[in-house]
Amino acid sequence: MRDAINFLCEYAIDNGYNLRFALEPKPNEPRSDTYFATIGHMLAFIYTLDHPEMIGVNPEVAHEHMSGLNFVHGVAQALEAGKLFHIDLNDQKGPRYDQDLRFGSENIKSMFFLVRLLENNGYSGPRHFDAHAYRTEDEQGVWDFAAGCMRTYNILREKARRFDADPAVQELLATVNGGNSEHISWLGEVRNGYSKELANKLKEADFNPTALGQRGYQYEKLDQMAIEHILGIR
Ligand SMILES: [Mn+2]
Repeated sequence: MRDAINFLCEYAIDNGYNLRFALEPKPNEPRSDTYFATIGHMLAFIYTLDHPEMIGVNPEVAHEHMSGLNFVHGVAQALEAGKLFHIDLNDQKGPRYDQDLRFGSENIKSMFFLVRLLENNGYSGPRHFDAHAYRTEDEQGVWDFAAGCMRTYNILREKARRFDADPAVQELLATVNGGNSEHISWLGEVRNGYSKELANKLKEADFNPTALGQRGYQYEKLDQMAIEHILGIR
């Protein structure tokens, strides 16, 4: 696989083609195993290539669910790495085989957070629906299916916008991301890099597990707010 992709990249460069390639992970099917099962496997592989800058990922909702993984987290990691070149949107019920269902027709909460992630983090690549209508549809049914994929994406985009604009949500997020101001300032220092002084300061710090453990994080309340936005109550 590495030799083939290295060769392909050189071919594109040699011919002056301004191309990038997006690799699509999938854990199994048609046979029981594939080599690059998940977004994480692909990301690790990409950095072993001769031209990693030309290669990214094309994650698919159904494929990551077949591995039993959190698709939104995988896509976030690809985005953060600058490797989300393309995305295959569809839906999936459980881990059984690749279902390619209409986008947003099954995992509505997960798809809400997916759309919010894409829209809030500057994803500008294709929003591609790798999905298939039920085989029982006639031609009009297939067009209904295609419109449904796009309509649900747009609805979730609007829901995500309203969720982020909700003052109660913003207040909760500020609380969740708040906490001990001294600890938060240390996190900022850690982000700036290692130093012996900082390591010693952290070793000498007095963390009080009992007091820290008493803090409620209000994730239940926040999650319920997301559900209420999705259900159209807020
Ligand atoms: Mn696909």
